[in-house]
Amino acid sequence: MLEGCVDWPRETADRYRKLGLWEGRTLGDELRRWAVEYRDRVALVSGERRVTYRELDAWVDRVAAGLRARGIARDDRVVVQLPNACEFVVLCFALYRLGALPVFSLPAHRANEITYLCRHAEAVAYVVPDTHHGFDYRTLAGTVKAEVPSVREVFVVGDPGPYTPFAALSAPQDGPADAGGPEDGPEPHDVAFFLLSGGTTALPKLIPRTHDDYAYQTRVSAEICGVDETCVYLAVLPLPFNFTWGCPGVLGVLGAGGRVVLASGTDPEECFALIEAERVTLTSVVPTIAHMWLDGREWIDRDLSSLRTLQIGSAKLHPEVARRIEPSFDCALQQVFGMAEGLLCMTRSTDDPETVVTTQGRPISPEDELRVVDPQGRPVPVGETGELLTRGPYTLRGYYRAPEHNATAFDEDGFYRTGDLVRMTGQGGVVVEGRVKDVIVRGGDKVSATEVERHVSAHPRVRQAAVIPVTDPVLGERVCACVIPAADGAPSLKELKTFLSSRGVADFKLPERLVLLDSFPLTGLNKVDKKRLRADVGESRG
Ligand code: J2J
Repeated sequence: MLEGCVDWPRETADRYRKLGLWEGRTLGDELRRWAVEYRDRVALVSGERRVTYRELDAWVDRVAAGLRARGIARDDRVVVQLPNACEFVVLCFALYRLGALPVFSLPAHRANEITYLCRHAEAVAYVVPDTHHGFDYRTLAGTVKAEVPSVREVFVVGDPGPYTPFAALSAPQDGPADAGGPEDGPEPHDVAFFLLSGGTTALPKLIPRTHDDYAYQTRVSAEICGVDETCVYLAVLPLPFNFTWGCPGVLGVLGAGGRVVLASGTDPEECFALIEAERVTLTSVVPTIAHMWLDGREWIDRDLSSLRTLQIGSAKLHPEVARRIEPSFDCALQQVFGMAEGLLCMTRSTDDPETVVTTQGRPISPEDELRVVDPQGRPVPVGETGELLTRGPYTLRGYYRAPEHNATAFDEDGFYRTGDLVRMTGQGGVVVEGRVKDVIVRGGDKVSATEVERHVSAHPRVRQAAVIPVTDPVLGERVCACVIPAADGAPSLKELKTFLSSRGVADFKLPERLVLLDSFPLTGLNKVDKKRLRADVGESRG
């Protein structure tokens, strides 16, 4: 396995193979099979563009050859920061075929995140759009290239500026135009790509996902969702989100011969129009979008009768909201509790309505192992709340190049400590009750409190900072910075935001509330007592 990654123990891997969970095919080969089977069916729709399976397969081969001609080779890391467009899908499959490794970043990431990712992964290339939502990614690429010498190439979808146009990759290449024979391609057990952790640490962690494990996750989740060639999936959330890419998402739907429609945003007017026009049957959103869509249902007159299932996950869906979904959309609700690290839980179409509304589902694989433990690591009885630990056939055994963090993020049996507080129901369902990890879930976005604290503390007029979530009716939670100011006075919220932006911090991480304090409550171990801080700040709001 790739240097810096942690493999499953050999006997465990053998068992997953023997059970037929890991089928021994790479994601690049999978697309080849789908193209043979589904041929002229439409695979991808984006705006006016419609791409069949055969066209997609051929486009991927051309781009793989183009990347290869520019020296992108097996095990090379490539940071991908593209919006929802066909190029995202094509590029990822081209890299999968070469055995080069996409590192998924979000369009909202800025210099702070991208330079870190490129440096940590020693990326050789970075792929961006020209502009998106008014932001020029070529300028960001300039910063990244200046700061991270390993980044040799920048590919741009659209107007390339000083960089290489993505379109040039699919032009006929000089020399042999093969995309790499099976002899030098990746193995099914190899790492295929990296997902970003929702992270608790000051810097995001990279999650290696193998061809075998990801193919398994997408296949099983597609089966559970009843995905077949009549499925039309609307990709509303960003493609680099595990939920959208593989739960069953893009990969699961392509694997079944369905059609994937790419939305450019989450706005109900655009999405409802697409659902009507493309006869969308399945889509996945976070609770905040579900709220927006429930409201939109009142005034947007579109025919959504094709919709069979609405998947909701990534943050807690409260039962009161959950109960409104089926009557309002006349389709099934599916709750999804997942994590980029692996474990995926889903409610099933055969579950009784109360289970669908009140639980976050159950694991998708019989080989998923779940433990719910107290703070001392002892198992708690069914029905009681504790921290969820898990391991299984598609759950990582270690973050990339993070031995120190891995030593505490996993227990001695290889179980991943999710940081989520859950309760198991008698039927094996999981109910998410809270979390022990220091993360703020804003909409579906995960913000590491430690990371934001690091930046806020760097402000010259901040003596000490503690970042906490505050409850919000729209987003569930928002980022709140609690600050003990320096002697010469505190920054305003606006100044703080400007300061963080100037450090290249992504917008969704910026504090939306500032609370000034003389001191922080401390725990017995002299750490900031965030529980009390949250309670105090919550009260001070009135
Ligand atoms: C409460 N908290 C949830 C839920 C995730 C599918 C769906 C979501 C993600 C995802 C994903 C939750 N109720 N239904 O990767 O494949 C919180 C938990 C979890 C963290 C993981 C997928 N669903 N969460 O959200 O890696 O705290 O993945 O540990 O971004 O989101 O975040 P992330």
